[in-house]
Amino acid sequence: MLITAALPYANGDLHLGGIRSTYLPADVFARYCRLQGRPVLYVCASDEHGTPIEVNAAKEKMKPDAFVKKYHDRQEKDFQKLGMSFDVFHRTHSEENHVLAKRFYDAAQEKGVLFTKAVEQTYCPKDERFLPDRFVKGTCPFCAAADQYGDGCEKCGKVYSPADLKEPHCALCKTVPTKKTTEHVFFKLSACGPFLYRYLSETNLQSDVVAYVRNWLSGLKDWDITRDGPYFGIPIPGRKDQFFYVWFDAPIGYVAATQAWCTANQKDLADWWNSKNEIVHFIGKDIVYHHYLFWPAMLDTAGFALPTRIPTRGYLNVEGEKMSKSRGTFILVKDVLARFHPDSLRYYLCTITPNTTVDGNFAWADFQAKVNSELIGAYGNFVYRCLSFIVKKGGTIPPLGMKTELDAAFEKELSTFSDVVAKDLDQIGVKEALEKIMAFAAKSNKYFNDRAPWKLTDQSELDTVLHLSAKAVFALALALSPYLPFSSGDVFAQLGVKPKSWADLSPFKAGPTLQDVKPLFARIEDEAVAEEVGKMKKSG
Ligand code: B3M
Ligand code: ZN
Repeated sequence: MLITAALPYANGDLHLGGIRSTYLPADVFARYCRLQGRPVLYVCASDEHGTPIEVNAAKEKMKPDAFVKKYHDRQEKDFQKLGMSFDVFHRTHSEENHVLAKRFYDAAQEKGVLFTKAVEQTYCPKDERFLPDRFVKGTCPFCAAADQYGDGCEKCGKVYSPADLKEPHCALCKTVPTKKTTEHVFFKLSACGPFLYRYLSETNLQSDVVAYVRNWLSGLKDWDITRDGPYFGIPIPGRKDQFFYVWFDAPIGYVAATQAWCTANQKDLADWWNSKNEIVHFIGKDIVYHHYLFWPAMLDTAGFALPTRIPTRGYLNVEGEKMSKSRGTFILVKDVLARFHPDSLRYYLCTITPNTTVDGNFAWADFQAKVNSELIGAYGNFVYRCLSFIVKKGGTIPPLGMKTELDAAFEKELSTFSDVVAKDLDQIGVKEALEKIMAFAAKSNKYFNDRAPWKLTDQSELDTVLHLSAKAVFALALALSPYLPFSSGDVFAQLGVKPKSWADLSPFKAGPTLQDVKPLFARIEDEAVAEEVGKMKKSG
């Protein structure tokens, strides 16, 4: 199971949108698959080339390579704090990626899918340079959305080239660009229609996405993979002052990251990147075109195994609106983690991320309500009530005693609970599975209340209730461990039990003395939420 998450641009600090759409679902799935005992490699890397990086590096008065290194390191820290279990977090500005980009290029040339053509490029007479992609802005030629970049429209999702933009202007100096002729290398995507049609039909890809990607097949345009220097990217072999377009080498970064891991662990790339494995790319819906069309075509041309699944999630709104820096709704991971438990953020984002491309909404009040009433109210409180009660009774988990009908029914449910959850997780239904886990947490709570161990006088009966409740604590922490790795670790430590694998409740036994039992989470107070909301208003 080779799992990748879309490569974040090394262009700023991580925000919640990418976490929700990509890194978190991928991490939950990777952790779940590892628990299932499958060999898993979860790879990611910084996406370090292209014009947005150059533009922002210039703003910070830094050289692009120093700039990308800085954000690579910062993002890596944020990812760690959030519990992302990457096996490798590599970089596209790496040796491996340069070598592999050349390999993909050479293969494409050999297969005859590349051709050159003279093209008119937008050129700024004032800055005396070509204006690739983000260096030019204007109106989308497809949907007429204003203020779009030269490489694609954020409104309608179409991809085009800078020369197609209506009412173009230079992003650096606002001058209306002229055109200058240069020769570019193109990838003959128009010839890949039959292959892509087959790929989309025969692979088990996300159906709501395939439905609209099919519509693009009849209008496949050849793809310009060339950018004229100056450009921060990988030089095209044999072409003077020309570079691969960032979207050519970016997905190759998945392979480069896998290669880097393989080298460090004395493995062959082919051990992982092969057609016997599942290759699963987690992405956001803004990059569907690149992953469902360009990338399979590139892989196929170069003789690499194709992705078997491409889970695709929607955008994240904040307080009902598109995230925006100027409105203060562009929430950074590090700011949330400075104040709140990483598992509370992981929990909340999973509850708003169904297995489709619908957009989610982050609202502070909803975050507080879900954390307080579900994560703490249903789960955390049950764990704490149960374990602290056992501490009061001497601190060791008692053996099973006499069972009533209620106990037997609960025990039965406990034994099948993780199979129910696994059905959803196998389909990458992260939110759907979480709901089933939380439903079981509510049931466990109810069982504990109904059996009211504080009222029981019969020792054998009491033993059974405490044993089964503590076992439910273990089962819940185990099922939640892909979601809540930090607090599940705390529960295992309190129980003194080391989990082995998914659904395996056998490590749980009567006997161990509970360790250092305390609440898992602190409630989110009204003042904290009011302050966060206030911050948005201030910058808005
Ligand atoms: N760097 C990020 C994005 O457009 C872009 C993804 C690359 S994945 C190969 O969301
Ligand atoms: Zn558009």
